[in-house]
Amino acid sequence: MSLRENISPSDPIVILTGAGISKESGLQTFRDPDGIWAKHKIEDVATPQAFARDPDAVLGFYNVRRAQMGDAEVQPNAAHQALGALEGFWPGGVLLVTQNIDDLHARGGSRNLIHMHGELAKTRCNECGDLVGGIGNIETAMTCAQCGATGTMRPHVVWFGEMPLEMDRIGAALGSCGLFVSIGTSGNVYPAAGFVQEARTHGAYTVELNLEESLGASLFQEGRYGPATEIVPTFVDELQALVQS
Ligand code: BJW
Repeated sequence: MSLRENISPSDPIVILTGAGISKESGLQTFRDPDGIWAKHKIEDVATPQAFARDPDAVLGFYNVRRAQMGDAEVQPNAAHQALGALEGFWPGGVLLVTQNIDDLHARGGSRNLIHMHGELAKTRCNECGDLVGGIGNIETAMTCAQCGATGTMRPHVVWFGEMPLEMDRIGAALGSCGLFVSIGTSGNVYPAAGFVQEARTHGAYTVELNLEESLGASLFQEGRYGPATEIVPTFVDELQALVQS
């Protein structure tokens, strides 16, 4: 089966991305041997229970990552930029759903973008939900400007056991897309890991682009493997050739 035989330029595209697409921009993945979960226990830093038990430890973990994201050398790479360009030329429309909390897709030109696991550069009040932007440290002593609560400010990220964002919009797009592409994600975390089955059930052609076969690789009709900065621009070039043919 090939891309050309299975999709047409009028088909809507849904793209799911994970930490692998930002690896070559200098940000760590989670489950690779040098990844974040090799150094931190999930239950200590990425659950609502951890924040309730030891907010300073959780905020410390995210403050370091907020500072890293602001590093001058962390820039969108060729894969982010290729996806930004795709949105500009694909007639059927492109929805980019990222599990990543960095801002590299927006800086790479993507506009129709859902951050299903939140955004590191935003701070949220755990009490009233008020959202504020800015990448400085979050401290337990902070007071929410909206509701006045103290000690409730947290990163605007989705921890294990919390509901990912904009699931209704994502579900509708998966139900009507002609092409579903998963890039740089290991397929360990649900509900994102189930999107391929959802899209395929509704008739979409499904493609995995990753460094190596993910946990769910056999669920995709096509797989291409290598560094994102190489395989994503090539894939996007093929889509552009389809539009021009
Ligand atoms: C490259 C590359 C290069 C490297 N080029 N590629 C039992 C069964 C099923 C589900 C559950 C279960 N028990 C609990 C659950 C639910 C739970 C879950 O999935 N747990 C699993 C561990 C089993 N999920 C949840 O709790 C979620 N909420 C939820 O389910 O709510 C209920 C609900 C149900 C149904 C519908 C709706 C709602 C919430 C999950 C929140 C995840 N949060 C995190 C942290 C966010 C904040 C932070 O960053 O700190 O999100 S965890 C972490 O994993 C992060 C990521 O977004 C997520 C996915 O990781 P990702 O992106 O795949 O990274 P890696 O490292 O795993 O993979 C990188 C890949 O890139 C690898 O394959 C590399 O090879 C590749 N790569 N370099 C291309 N250069």
